Amino acid sequence: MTYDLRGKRVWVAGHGGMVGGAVVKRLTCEQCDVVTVGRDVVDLRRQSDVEAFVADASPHVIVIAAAKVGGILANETQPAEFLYDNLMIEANIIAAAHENETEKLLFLGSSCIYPKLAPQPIPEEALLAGPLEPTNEWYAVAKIAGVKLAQAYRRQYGRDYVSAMPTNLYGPGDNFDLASSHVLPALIRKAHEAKLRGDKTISVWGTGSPRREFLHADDCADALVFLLKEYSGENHINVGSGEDITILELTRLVCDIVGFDGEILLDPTKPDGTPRKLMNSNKLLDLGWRPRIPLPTGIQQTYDWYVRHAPREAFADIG
Ligand code: GFB
Repeated sequence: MTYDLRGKRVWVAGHGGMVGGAVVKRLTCEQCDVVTVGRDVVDLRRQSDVEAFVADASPHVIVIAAAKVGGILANETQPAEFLYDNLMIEANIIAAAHENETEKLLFLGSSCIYPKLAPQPIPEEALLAGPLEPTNEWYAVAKIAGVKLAQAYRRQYGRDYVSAMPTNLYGPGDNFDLASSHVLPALIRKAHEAKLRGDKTISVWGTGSPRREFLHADDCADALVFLLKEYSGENHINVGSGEDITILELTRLVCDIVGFDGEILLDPTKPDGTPRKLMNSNKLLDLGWRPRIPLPTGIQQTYDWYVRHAPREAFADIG
């Protein structure tokens, strides 16, 4: 083990999000003290807020799971916030960590940092080897800057700051808003509502042919805690499940689980994004970590959560 979490104060930035929440839950097994703060108290985009909070809380460890995130349409339509918010959040936290001599920091990026046409499965070395996917280049540029900032503090000041690049994540607590969500929660909601309404069809964006790799947020959280303890190095580490699936296959799987047996209609007016995004996670696997939650199990669990938590007004017109 390179780092012992026992007795450490760990600030999980972004604890209210799907991944941050999963990290907080996972850390309960580590005999450490988890610190969180709400966005009503600390706006992570404001340097003065972050500086004051980190100086006061004095965490030994920081996990940066806070970010402005969203699906392909949100990325395409809000380039300013995806770039600005993410740059500010990561720069403020990493600089404050350095200022306060935080011992260990883990920055979360995303598989969209890689070139649109990266070799598959994508190795860590593909970073900056080609042009980005235009629908999410704003988010990708911000996340690449975060990886580089963590590296820069390590190189110049010897800080133990590392970065992990998770693949497309899903799970309970995800965003199910159709305009801003990622594909998996969108499909769960569409299939569920279509079933309740007795619709004959559901609409799926794009051609259905792009391939994506999905990892449950609990598996991701487990990998992140594993990396905190077992990894210290300048290079970022991919975190994936090792399997990808086409969007059409994913839609069929979701429809099966939800129990919607209507027709799937493709909407080619919506963007496909990157044709394929499967990561090579061998570096993480070689360290000894393994994912545990198969995709069908994870989708079923997420669907069950959605049915329990979906706001009633979402179904008001469905009965
Ligand atoms: O999950 P998603 O929005 O993001 O879309 P990306 C994945 C694929 O699913 C795309 C298709 O080809 C979409 O066109 N898709 C089909 C849908 N139906 C739907 C739908 O109803 N909603 C959505 N959202 N997609 C994101 C990046 O890219 O990946 C983010 O934009 C982030 O920055 C994230 O990196 C991990 O996988 O294309």
